[in-house]
Amino acid sequence: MSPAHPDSSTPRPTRIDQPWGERTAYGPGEDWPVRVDTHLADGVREEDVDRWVRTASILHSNGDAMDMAVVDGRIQGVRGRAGDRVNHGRLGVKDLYGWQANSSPDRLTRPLVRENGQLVETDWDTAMDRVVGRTRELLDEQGASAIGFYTSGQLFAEEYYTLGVIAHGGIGTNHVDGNTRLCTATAAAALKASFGCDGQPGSYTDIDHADVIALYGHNMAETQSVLWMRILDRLAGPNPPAILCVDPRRTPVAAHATLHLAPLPGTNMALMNALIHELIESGAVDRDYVDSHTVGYDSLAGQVADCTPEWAAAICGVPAGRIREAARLLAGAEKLMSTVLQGFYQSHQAAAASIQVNNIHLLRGMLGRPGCGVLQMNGQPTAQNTRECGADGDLAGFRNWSNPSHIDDLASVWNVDPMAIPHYTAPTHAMQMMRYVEDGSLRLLWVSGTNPAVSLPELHRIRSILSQERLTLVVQDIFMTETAQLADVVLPAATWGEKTGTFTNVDRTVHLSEKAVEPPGEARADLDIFLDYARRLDLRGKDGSPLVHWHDPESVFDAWKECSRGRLCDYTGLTYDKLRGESGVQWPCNEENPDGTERLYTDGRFWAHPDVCENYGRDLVTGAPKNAQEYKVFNPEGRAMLKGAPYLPAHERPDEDHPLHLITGRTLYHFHTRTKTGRAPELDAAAPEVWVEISAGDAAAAGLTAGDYAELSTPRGRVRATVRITDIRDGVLFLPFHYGYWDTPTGDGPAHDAAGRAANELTLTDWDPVSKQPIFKTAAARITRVADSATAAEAHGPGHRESRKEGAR
Ligand SMILES: Nc1nc2c(c(=O)[nH]1)N[C@H]1C(S)=C(S)[C@@H](COP(=O)(O)OP(=O)(O)OC[C@H]3O[C@@H](n4cnc5c(=O)[nH]c(N)nc54)[C@H](O)[C@@H]3O)O[C@H]1N2
Ligand SMILES: Nc1nc2c(c(=O)[nH]1)N[C@H]1C(S)=C(S)[C@@H](COP(=O)(O)OP(=O)(O)OC[C@H]3O[C@@H](n4cnc5c(=O)[nH]c(N)nc54)[C@H](O)[C@@H]3O)O[C@H]1N2
Ligand SMILES: [Mo]
Repeated sequence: MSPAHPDSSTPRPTRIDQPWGERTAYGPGEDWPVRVDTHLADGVREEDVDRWVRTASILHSNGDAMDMAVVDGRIQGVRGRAGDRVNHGRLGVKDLYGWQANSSPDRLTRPLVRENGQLVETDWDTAMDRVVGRTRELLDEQGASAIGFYTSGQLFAEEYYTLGVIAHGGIGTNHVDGNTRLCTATAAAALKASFGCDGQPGSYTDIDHADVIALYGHNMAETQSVLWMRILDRLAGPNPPAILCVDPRRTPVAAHATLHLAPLPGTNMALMNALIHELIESGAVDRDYVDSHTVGYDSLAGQVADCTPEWAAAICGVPAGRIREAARLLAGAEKLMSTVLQGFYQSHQAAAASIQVNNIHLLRGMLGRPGCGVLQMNGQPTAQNTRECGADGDLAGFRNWSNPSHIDDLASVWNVDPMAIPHYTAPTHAMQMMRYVEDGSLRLLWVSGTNPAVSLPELHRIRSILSQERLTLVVQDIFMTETAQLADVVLPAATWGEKTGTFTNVDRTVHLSEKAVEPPGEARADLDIFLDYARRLDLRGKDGSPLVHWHDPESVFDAWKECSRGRLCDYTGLTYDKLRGESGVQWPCNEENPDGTERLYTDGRFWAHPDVCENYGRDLVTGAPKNAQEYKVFNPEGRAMLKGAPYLPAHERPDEDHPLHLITGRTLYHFHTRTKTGRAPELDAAAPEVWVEISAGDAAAAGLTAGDYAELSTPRGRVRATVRITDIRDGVLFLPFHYGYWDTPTGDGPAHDAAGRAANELTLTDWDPVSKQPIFKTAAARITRVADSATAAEAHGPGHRESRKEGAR
């Protein structure tokens, strides 16, 4: 990723070439200057715009506020909102160009049902009757556990809340999860483990104050590019912060770092234990803070006692001196800010390693003050809402499934019997749901806003699970995805810009996104589809009144506010009108905090008392849940919790057959399975085909040169990709996971026995014991040359498009 440097003879650079735009430098404690980014369709001028409609970005979790330009009933561009606390007007490249996908000619516009093996168009009544009929049959024959819901981190809070009430309170199934399991399950697990409850302690404004910023497994420059602009602007100003980057690749973050540590994939825990060892040895621990606000210090100190930098160096492949340097940076920080993302969450020992970042902040007493934030980042735009509204393996309002008084409380909010809400065991996680489908106990799976046939690990297995005859697969999407092609019923959804709702970003800022244009054809808002389902099933509360007693986004929002009352994520002080103000607002927002809350835990008091905490924790090695009694003994007063764990080697490590580490991840220009960004011409052209990153040394050893066409293989499958030689550390391959099959000749997967192009052909069925997040970033692979660069262009593997597809209109 090296943006071109324009000279006077080249045309005006687009933001594709200058993804972070011009610098607006600022110093510590100053306000981040405003810079308004706009992009309008060719030929459209600002004065042509009929209306600007309020929203926030939908292609990552940063929550950049913007307005959509509406011209003749169509979205024709976007403009950042100058007055919003999150972005001060800036937008990233995906947001500047990605909206074009909304009007792509191949949007789903009518429901489809499978007849004699083929998907055929039908009307809504027929499609919904089929779903409702099958639901009733299964409830009668097998009970609620035959039914599962697998949703997204890309719908709105109102939609998740409604789905959660239907599934948990109405149908009574424990099989409800989101693709947030693949995304931020570890963030939630780490926050619960350390602070007792989900919810980010920090704020983006911590960047304005910090003197050291540490990014753990987070390529912020490409994945939260506006947040990165904020850091770049600090780096361009007086007294810039020092940057620590922990990533096996030399990412754009690493290129700007004061110190870049490149551990071998899967070894984060060894590195973290050594850093904590050094902090303790060097006397950098804030004893007052630790003594008055935490529990668990002695056990953590014992855990890391032998974890010297020399010990970690041998495991991580990072020189001991560099580990010491990093520890000195952390020990010397006066205002330390940290972010954590997929390089930790999707790697081996995900939760255990992410928790160590919280530990560093607790040990150093750096929490709840300007500049001292920890952000266990989210990825998807609305992942926070999936978690707080209870549309994943959590219960609404961060309630604890194993605390009977929380269940009673939720039952009274929902007007149902407590026994109607499943809480006999931990909620079923997505990978376990797939296992139940494989076994045949789960017979109806309703997938909304996610594309598991590309995004789950070990795709050969996932395709076979989702194509089972005995499974009724309902897919609610906006395009005919690889997953939709396997469905029995396809429900066409309206999306961002075509429906109204709220969503919450990483630093708890809530934004309202309003309907700007009509959805195409008969597509319906996800909320309307869920409401229709509840109505047709005639779900009722215990007094016989309708369980789902709301009818539009604002009435759901009111119901959700009541459910959040008195919880950490208290929304009761918010209204749609308030969200139409200058800026988004951070929860908790209630009577006490009418303008929202910048930072949590400013008084060193946590949401961790045994009566209020969201869970009782899990063993960091085995994942075994702790019970209430164990928790009360460990943490009777509800302090923050220091928790350690030993480093353990990854389950799959390189060997003779598969000598290289394989990691997967993202590029700046694409979002996930490219259903939107692959249909935006500028973004598609910026990264049209799959590639693999390899170091010069490893390439030479494998006989590869840049541009060659290579095959990667693991025991699960094979993928072909074009070789890029980069500064990735030796011993590691990186493959972007964006490229599936919808725009290849085969459509839904590789032809029989052929190599594919989706990274998840290669990944393994394995997950973190604590968070249950799949491990997408630790595997072993082999790479071989298939063709040289000259013949690669002609090679017709499944990864090479036969023709350029039709672009967005
Ligand atoms: N452009 C773009 N932006 C996005 C998205 C997108 O698809 N495209 N998706 C959004 C979503 S849902 C998410 S979850 C976020 C994800 O955002 P990030 O987590 O920043 O993105 P990734 O590329 O998945 O992984 C980050 C880094 O982890 C490193 N890594 C891999 N293995 C290890 C390891 O074992 N240890 C360490 N320390 N590092 C490792 C990789 O080299 C990579 O640079 O991005 C969000 N923003
Ligand atoms: N190998 C590997 N695999 C990974 C990852 C990795 O780093 N490496 N990252 C993981 C992570 S962090 C994530 S978040 C997942 C993402 O994985 P997915 O969720 O499968 O990816 P998306 O392409 O975002 O799928 C979202 C789907 O929702 C549809 N959609 C968009 N808007 C709407 C709407 O308003 N309503 C409805 N009903 N549908 C809509 C889109 O068309 C698309 O099909 O992938 C995970 N998988
Ligand atoms: Mo994600």
